[in-house]
Amino acid sequence: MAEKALLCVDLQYDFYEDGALAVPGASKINPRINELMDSDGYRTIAASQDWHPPEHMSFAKNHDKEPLAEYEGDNEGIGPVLWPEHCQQGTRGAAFHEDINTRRFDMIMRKGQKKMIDSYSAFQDNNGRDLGLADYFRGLDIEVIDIAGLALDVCVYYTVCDALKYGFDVNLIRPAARGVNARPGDVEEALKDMKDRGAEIIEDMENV
Ligand code: VGL
Ligand code: ZN
Repeated sequence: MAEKALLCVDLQYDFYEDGALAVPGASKINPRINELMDSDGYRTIAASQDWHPPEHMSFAKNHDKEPLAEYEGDNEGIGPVLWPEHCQQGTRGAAFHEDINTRRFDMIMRKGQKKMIDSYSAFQDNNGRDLGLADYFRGLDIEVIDIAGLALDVCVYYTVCDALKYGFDVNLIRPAARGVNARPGDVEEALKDMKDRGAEIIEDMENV
């Protein structure tokens, strides 16, 4: 049997309903995430954690702009849009949601710490620099990665695309993921693109 991993993306307060970058219906995924973690099908469970310094250049405020404004500079590591201040290191907004059974996390990948470079994917920063997660999985002979979390049309999407690029088989666990949908249709577009790239979209928890 191929070794399997679970990767939980950015289950942090700022992405939940009352957070700075709220994802509608986010808390509905918590029981699904815990259910996945309670299964004994995973060799390892990894989690990513968005972890920005206050001066991070993904924040609209640091450009004197409004959240969701387009980034107009030429730094490939930032954009295409600017975000509200979120997931600042050590704040409650950056903490994992208390309903998530974080005791099951074997490893936590913190990302987005460098002021000038954002990191939507848990595998690479937005300049394409490897963060070490693929080698972590390879070291454990992982071939299949189940991916879930927030936000489906941002960090989950980029994480799925990179997992495929690194050669893993990828299942996106749809009932355990939610999107921002900043522009209507973003979630549908992300799902279609992940599927076109070769990810399997698992619609039903019974088929995980
Ligand atoms: C995310 C926008 C900015 C995410 C992180 O976790 O989806 N989105 N930083
Ligand atoms: Zn962020």
